[in-house]
Amino acid sequence: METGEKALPKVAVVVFVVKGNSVLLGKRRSSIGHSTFALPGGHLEFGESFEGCAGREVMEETGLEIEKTTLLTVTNNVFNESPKPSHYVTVFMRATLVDPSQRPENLEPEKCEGWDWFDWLNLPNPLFWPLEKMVRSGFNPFTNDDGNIND
Ligand code: 8DG
Ligand code: MG
Repeated sequence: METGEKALPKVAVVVFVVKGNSVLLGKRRSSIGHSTFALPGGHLEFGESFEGCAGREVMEETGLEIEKTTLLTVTNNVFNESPKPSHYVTVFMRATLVDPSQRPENLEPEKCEGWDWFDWLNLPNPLFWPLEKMVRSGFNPFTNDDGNIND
């Protein structure tokens, strides 16, 4: 950061890719949340829609093609644990697979140990803390929506 430049919040879009009762999670290798299980996702690019960002990030990180992408919720979190504090407004989306038989690939192995499906009632530990906070508050990606996922 340039001297005198003010740190600003960033916008991230992350995705609950759902299949049956499961969600896709990967163990992070990034400094924020290292070794914790998190959703695929990343930074919103200039001019991008939330849906567009969700599809691009899931494709870049897992190779999976998603559809029926809907907005679930937004969080506002400050990450003090990283080398440099950061602040994210994170947009949580939900999507399904175009082809439910498609398997996730670990396309950014420097950022993630690998992707796998986890039953919502049997999530792995430790979860990335923003996700852990949501789960503890009772948030459920299968029901927090307009109810049309099985259309
Ligand atoms: P990019 O440069 O490829 O666009 O980004 P990235 O390297 O893939 O970013 P990221 O760290 O995976 O995601 C951006 C931020 O989103 C992350 O630092 C904090 C916030 N975030 C949450 N919850 C989650 C989550 O469950 N998964 C991911 N990936 N990010 C999350 O608040
Ligand atoms: Mg990411």
